[in-house]
Amino acid sequence: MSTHISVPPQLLLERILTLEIVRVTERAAVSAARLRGHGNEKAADQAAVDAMRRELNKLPIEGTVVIGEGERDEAPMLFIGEKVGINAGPQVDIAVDPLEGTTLCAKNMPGAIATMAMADAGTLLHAPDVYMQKIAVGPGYAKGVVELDASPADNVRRLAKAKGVDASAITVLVLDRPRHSDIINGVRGTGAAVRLITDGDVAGVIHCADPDNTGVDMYIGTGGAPEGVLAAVALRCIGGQMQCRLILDTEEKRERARKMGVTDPRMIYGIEDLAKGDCLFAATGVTTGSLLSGVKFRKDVIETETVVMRSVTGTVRYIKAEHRQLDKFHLD
Ligand code: VTB
Repeated sequence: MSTHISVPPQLLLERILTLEIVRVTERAAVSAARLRGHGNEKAADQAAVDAMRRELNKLPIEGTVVIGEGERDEAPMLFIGEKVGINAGPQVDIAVDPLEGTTLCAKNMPGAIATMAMADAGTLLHAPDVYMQKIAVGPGYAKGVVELDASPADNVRRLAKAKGVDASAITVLVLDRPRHSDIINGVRGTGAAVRLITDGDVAGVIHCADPDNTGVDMYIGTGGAPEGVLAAVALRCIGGQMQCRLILDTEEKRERARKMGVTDPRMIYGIEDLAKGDCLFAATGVTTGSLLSGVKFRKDVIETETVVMRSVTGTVRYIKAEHRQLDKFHLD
């Protein structure tokens, strides 16, 4: 009798791919980090895109990019619909943000990351690169504890009640944009605190999953739709709730979304609508932030730190890597 434990082939492959996607975000982060502080957002983004594409094309997958970047910023994107991988292996959806926080990288400010997600084909929301309204909280609350269409003040009070604390003990993370002034005033009006970030709402949403360590209970605001889907994959892995709505305020945007299968332009998406199936998420720090250390260039070694998560098991790994001889192997 065989003593082998049988693992379904798909699960086995996913286990292998967990490490493979770490390579992808590591290379993108190293390439972007070489351009930290050069004041050139496009060049840093291009470097991350090129490295990510090169690494994605080594993976044993039949991948399709369903969430790309750049349509909105005209950045050098890995475009939606692009095929990646060696064209053999499982069919997967790929979501990428090769350099999340291009401005943070260009200015050498904290919190730039290289990030991607992978999921069974057809299970990630296929969304155009438009804006998205988002609200997110961490795990441990009843479903619907906060809601996208409730006022920011109501959401703070509801969350405080569920947590068993006063509203003044709640901190809400918000992107620092003029469009968020009502949210900021509404939150502050309850006595709760606002933490402002200049960019990087993928990491922002992830902060909600661990309030004890990050000090962040909730994320509210409007950011990129691609970043929303990536954040949803991460929350699927670590736990938490998220509600989102695409901002399709012109006929042209509604048409673009329709072509991607969005039939109801006002639909509120829950986390399971954004990422339905098994999924993997990885992010490598480009500049040091509160989630991850940035790339460190030492004399003969390049150091990276990556977080990689898998929804099927909920495992979260932090991988610190030392890279040697990158030039010899043309690895970045
Ligand atoms: C967010 C944030 C990004 O864009 O999605 C934000 O996560 C929202 O858009 O890092 P605007 O900057 O246009 O307001 C970024 O800041 C940059 O893509």
